[in-house]
Amino acid sequence: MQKILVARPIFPDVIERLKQYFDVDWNNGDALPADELARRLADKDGALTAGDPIGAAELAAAPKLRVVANMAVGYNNFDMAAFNAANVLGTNTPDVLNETTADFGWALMMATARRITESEHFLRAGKWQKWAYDMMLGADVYGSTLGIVGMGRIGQAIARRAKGFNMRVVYHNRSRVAPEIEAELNAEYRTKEALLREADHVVLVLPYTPENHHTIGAAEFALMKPTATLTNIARGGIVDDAALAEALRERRIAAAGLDVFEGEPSVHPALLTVPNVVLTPHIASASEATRRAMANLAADNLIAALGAGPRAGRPPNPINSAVMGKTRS
Ligand code: 8YV
Repeated sequence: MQKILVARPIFPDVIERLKQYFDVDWNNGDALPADELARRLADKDGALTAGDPIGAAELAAAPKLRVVANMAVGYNNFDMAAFNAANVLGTNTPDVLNETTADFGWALMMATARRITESEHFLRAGKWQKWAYDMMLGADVYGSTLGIVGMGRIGQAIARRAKGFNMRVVYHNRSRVAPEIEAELNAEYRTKEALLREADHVVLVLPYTPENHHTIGAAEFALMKPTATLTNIARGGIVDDAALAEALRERRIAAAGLDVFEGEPSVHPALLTVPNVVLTPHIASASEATRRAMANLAADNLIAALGAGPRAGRPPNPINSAVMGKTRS
């Protein structure tokens, strides 16, 4: 029987599915430190990860490893150059999380614009003594301009929801989306700078790459309206968190909603001290149904890539399909 490592706690019934095909080593505990991860990968043919860093060192330590299935759409935890050099396949879990993640982007944006968590803290602290015309004034979402940075599948699902809020949608992406998609979404392309100047609510949904590290920092906050909000459901590292905390403290922008952080699960201490930020622990895809779908899709990819199950040899979501069929190096 081929051996696999499941590097994180996942739904036990998905583990049972995997056991039908493989000898499963399951880490049903905290994320494995790098040395322990390499040690547990050493005799494996495949692995299921969720954000665990896999690079040249891990692949070198695991000479039989042929596939790593990430339970996430983002795969910046994989060093794809190392995967390609070693002829190891990486897979991810796109699409099944689009709508859930778009819902959450909206929830976070609206909570940010309308100061929901700040209001709740105020109420819980017993500070609500009287009605006041200027209590917790926020920014309107309805009828405002939404700026989406990253117009992939999740960005498009966010734009689609904006119709019901009568919003103008501007977007920035590495490349323009097809004209018929722009027309369907009523979304207009902008340079990053033009979008930041124009948008009332900026939402980040782009994949993290070394090139877009700190793509939003002090210079970008200076372009934004002082009344604007920023919502990040993409990845930590896209925003310069220290510069953001400073911009929030000085009210250079009105507020931010953050689901992802540089160095998470650590959060920049300055972000914890400013009131005008809504903070959530990387839960945008965390509905019961969607996390189940992601786990099962990661399992489908692993099973198929290791030549088993109904889709043997045809994993649904290969990232680097060019290595398929090549001998492990
Ligand atoms: C994951 C995510 O839960 O899919 C992604 O890219 O950010 C989340 O849905 C997280 O990355 C854990 O792997």
